[in-house]
Amino acid sequence: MSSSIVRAVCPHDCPDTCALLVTVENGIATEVRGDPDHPTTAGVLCTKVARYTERTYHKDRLLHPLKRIGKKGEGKFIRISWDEALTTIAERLTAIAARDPQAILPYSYAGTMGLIQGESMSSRFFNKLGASLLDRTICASAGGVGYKYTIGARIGTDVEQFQDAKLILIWGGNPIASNLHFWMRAQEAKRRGAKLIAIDPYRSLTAEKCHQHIALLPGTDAALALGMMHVLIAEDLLDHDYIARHTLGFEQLRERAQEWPPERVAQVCGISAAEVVQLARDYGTTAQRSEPVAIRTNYGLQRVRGGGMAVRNVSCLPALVGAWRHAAGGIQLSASDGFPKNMRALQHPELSAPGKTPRTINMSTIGDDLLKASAPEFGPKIEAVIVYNSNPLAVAPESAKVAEGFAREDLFTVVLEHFQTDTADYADIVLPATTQLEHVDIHSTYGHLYMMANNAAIAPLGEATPNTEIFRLLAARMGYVEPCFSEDDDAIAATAFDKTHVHAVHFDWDALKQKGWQKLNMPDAPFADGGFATPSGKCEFYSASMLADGLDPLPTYIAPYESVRSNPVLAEKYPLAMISPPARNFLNSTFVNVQSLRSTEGEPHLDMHPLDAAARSIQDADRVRIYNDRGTFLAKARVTDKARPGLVVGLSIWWKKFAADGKNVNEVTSQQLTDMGRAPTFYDVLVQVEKYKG
Ligand SMILES: Nc1nc2c(c(=O)[nH]1)N[C@H]1C(S)=C(S)[C@@H](COP(=O)(O)OP(=O)(O)OC[C@H]3O[C@@H](n4cnc5c(=O)[nH]c(N)nc54)[C@H](O)[C@@H]3O)O[C@H]1N2
Ligand SMILES: Nc1nc2c(c(=O)[nH]1)N[C@H]1C(S)=C(S)[C@@H](COP(=O)(O)OP(=O)(O)OC[C@H]3O[C@@H](n4cnc5c(=O)[nH]c(N)nc54)[C@H](O)[C@@H]3O)O[C@H]1N2
Ligand code: SF4
Ligand SMILES: [Mo]
Repeated sequence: MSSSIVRAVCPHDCPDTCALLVTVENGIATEVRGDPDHPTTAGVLCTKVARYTERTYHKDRLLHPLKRIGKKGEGKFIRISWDEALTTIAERLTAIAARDPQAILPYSYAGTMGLIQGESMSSRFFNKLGASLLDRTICASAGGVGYKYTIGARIGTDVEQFQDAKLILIWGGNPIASNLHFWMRAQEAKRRGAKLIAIDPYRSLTAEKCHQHIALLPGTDAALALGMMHVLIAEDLLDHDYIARHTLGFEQLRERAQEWPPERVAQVCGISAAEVVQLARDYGTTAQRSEPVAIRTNYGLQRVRGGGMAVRNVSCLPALVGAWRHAAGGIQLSASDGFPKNMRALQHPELSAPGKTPRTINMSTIGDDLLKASAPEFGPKIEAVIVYNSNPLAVAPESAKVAEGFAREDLFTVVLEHFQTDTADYADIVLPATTQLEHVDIHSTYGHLYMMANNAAIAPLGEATPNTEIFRLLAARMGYVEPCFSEDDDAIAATAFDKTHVHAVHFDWDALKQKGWQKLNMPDAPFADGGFATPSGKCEFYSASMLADGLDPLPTYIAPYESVRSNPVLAEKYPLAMISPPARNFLNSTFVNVQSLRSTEGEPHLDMHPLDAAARSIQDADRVRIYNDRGTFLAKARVTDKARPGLVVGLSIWWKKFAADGKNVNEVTSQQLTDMGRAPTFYDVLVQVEKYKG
């Protein structure tokens, strides 16, 4: 019997990007553990990935190519050979490309975060083809843009420093579910005497465990940050030296903040003025004592109309109080821009036809775009979609339109997948992809500062094939002869980071494969002495770039599209705000089909406050119908004061086919976009709820 331990990386869309140790016995992966030596993983995995072998060896794994024989969406398929699959796809794409390759759309997101399986051979293929470009906005682009206007790049406080903070604001995140290894650091800070405050409309698992929970209305964070600025300035809880040396536009900010006294903020946010004042005082006075104050801001506050501005405003706060002076102070949104990815080497943009940039389709409006005819302002009607690393039928907003689009008889759809997802049910051809245990990859992260290597632990199951190899095979069928189409995964990985960049000077793929990880070369306190990556080199309270982009150059408040206050007419019909953050045991829509995890989540639920339930004669465990003008879905009511009055919460993202009505929360979400970054507004939704009488 042979047994070995293979170093791997969790591929999922999670900031923690854990280092894994995979035990392989006689060619079978028997256990996946967190690497105890990797500093942020610290030997701990979440419940989901601790079950990775259950997912990999799941009886429903797709193990050979399939061709659809039933109606689109029905899920009836038969096995075909790779040869038939590749020939069919190459013929269809060639015919469409002869008319206009922009009628072909790649649709992908972060099923794997790997740079090789996610962003290399597939991009080369679509660059050469001249396909439409995809604006990958579905998650993080609103806050990313807002943060960059202010700080210059998505660089912030290192997660490994948070344990030394004395005050931590957890702002729009639920790290116990979605950023566990940050939560471990916050717990350590708590043991060392730090105060933790959660800012979240919902009493999440995390909010429950913080010292204080500020339950503001969804989409009002920008106003709360303005209120904090008002109090910090009025009570002079400022770091004048830091402001003078490292910020731009303080005088204009002072004037703007004057417009936001705590009473006004309290009305907008649906909280008390005392909460606003106390939050600002906690933040300002802790900083005045020269103790580190840190903010972990995540995604919850971004998924509304003013999501970009909300993150911008919050990211102004550390500079006002000089929090950046400490390694454990400042703010973390994302660590992405610390990684000098070598996109040219990965994607070979020179393969595109010179001088012709294809049109861009926003993945967040795929529902509308699949239903559009050819038009001068749109370009050609979409005739083919190649989906990989994503499940748009479950995750994209306004799902009825997404389903209508994918159901078009004249649309040719290919889905590369591990499982027969809701999206795969609409495919013409389904291709079986390998999981992280079966292929090589290299990872950057968005929650810590280590470059990570994934070795293949086992041979591919059945006829499963890595994304890269699928696109290599397709490239060959299409007659693409450039040498980059025969580069293997190992060779691509070796070029993934730019070694001439100071952050990656130690990068060496062979060494990385052996060790598993390598920390970037970055200072502990990135902005202690200024050096922001903005045009002025300062933290920009006033942003000329924002003005040039048609935005208010100063922090402001942009009300939600759909809220009782901002849209009273709509609220007469649909008075409840709905949010749908991730369920702890799912990762977006991944793992929903893993029985042990689905059993823990039970069935789709809707949390609602006892007052809202009583007003509708709804009792705990009643089946309820949630609806608005866009659609309707069913869930089981959970009557609980975890949801503040006026708010309902549907933890997500369920596969539609596992719900009694074949639907999920995205039936009611909208395709309206955020103020910045063209991102979706999943948490900017009004609904009505009634007891289901079916
Ligand atoms: N277990 C698990 N982990 C995950 C994921 C998963 O699906 N499951 N998904 C991964 C991905 S792709 C992402 S992007 C992240 C997302 O994870 P987070 O960054 O934690 O973001 P969300 O879960 O969207 O929301 C977090 C909290 O924000 C709250 N919230 C909602 N609206 C607002 C608002 O307007 N203001 C404020 N202040 N709070 C609000 C929600 O109630 C929720 O408790 O997690 C990643 N990790
Ligand atoms: N209502 C609501 N909707 C949301 C959100 C929300 O909070 N509420 N969150 C949004 C956010 S933050 C995000 S990031 C998106 C997530 O949306 P997606 O990125 O689409 O995430 P998943 O639903 O996990 O789907 C990923 C798919 O990729 C597949 N996959 C994994 N690895 C591989 C591989 O190596 N090869 C291939 N071919 N396939 C692979 C998995 O099996 C899985 O089916 O959803 C968004 N939708
Ligand atoms: S999903 Fe996140 S916490 Fe879980 S193993 Fe992966 S990186 Fe770690
Ligand atoms: Mo996300």
